[in-house]
Amino acid sequence: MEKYEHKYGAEQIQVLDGLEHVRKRPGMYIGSVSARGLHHLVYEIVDNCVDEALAGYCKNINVIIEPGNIISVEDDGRGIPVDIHAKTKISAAETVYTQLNAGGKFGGDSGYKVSGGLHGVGASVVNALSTWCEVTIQRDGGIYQMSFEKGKTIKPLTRIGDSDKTGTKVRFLADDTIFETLNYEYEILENRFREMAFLTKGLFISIEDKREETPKKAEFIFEGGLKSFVEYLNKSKEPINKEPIYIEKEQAEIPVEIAIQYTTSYSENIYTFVNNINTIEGGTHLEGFKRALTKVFNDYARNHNILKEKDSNLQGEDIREGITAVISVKVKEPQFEGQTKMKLGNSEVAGVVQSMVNEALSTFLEENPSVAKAILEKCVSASRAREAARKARELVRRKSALETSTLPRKTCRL
Ligand code: 28F
Repeated sequence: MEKYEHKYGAEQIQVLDGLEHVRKRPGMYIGSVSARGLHHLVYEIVDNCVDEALAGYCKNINVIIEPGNIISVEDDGRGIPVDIHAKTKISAAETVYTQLNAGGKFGGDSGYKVSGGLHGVGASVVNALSTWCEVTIQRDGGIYQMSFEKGKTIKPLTRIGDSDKTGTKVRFLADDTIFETLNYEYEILENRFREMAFLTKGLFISIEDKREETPKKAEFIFEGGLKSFVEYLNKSKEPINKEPIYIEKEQAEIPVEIAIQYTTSYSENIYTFVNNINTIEGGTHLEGFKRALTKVFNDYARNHNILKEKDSNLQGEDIREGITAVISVKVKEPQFEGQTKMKLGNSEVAGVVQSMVNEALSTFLEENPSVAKAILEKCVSASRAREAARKARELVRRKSALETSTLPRKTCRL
């Protein structure tokens, strides 16, 4: 008993408890232990690079799937701090990899962590769920390295050489006693990193699969951000506004980025993100966007006599026909709701998005009357089509109601 207390102080016991719990209940931290959860490990590590990019220090991220399903992620940021905490005698880097929620705690106080969200648990969870994990840091003129097995420190942070560069590199092998499969799907990672590159303009991300004889590779960097994203989504469609309508603004400490491009198609494609997470169920950011869109186009149509006094307002769905839009907001304390916890609940976001879209979109329409005319002609035709479909449906219903009412008569006669 006494020996035990000497070996482990209260803090270390806390550490072990935390990571043990991650291994016992992995689903609580990464959603599942299926292929989906496995891919999530990679996102957690890359999220840390993206945070460093959002802080303004990292320009390049390189991801490699090595033979044996080992993942390697490297960034050229400042490197995780290597200084040793006077009291715990543990380096900041080791703390990040062994303390559950270390990232979250730092984020709460300093606003450091911005990306990630659904689980947002970070490096320590990846470490706990890996057979082994090795971290190499270049910083303060040195190369430092530490390694772990199943979350436990095997080699504490050690200086192994000199370097005038900075950055962080992580290699890990996910634990096959925890995950159903260790087989990463290259396309899933490629698609996610393309999306991440669209969401962080100017950030270079490469992905390489070295498991096969002929390696696969992709490189992404988009100077246009979400503007490039909607152009990519519309690449096989015919645009109405060649240059996407673009909004990049911050209000009430909520950064918002939006791009909109109408096409001649009839579909509605609106993608929404909160802290780089795809909110597939929408939420307050989408509500604010839709409200502004409906109001601005109706106001414009009234003011320019496209809608006459007797005409009723265009409906939201008419105005969204043919739209492709991407909405990305950054929220400090996001509340996720809904069936899949993929719906933004923060009410303050609706007003922020609404007022920004109101202003930017009405200005755009006034400055681009020919585009405004083309979009509104489409809205009006969508509205007429909707009315015609409703009338046709009613006619069919009335007819079948009549036929139904004659049925009893026939039955009686039989
Ligand atoms: C391949 C994975 O994890 N990159 C990271 C940094 C940089 C800092 C940091 C990370 C803040 C206070 C701990 C550096 N200098 N790539 C990565 N790059 N974490 S993770 O700090 C994290 C906490 O101590 C960093 C100054 N501030 C922050």
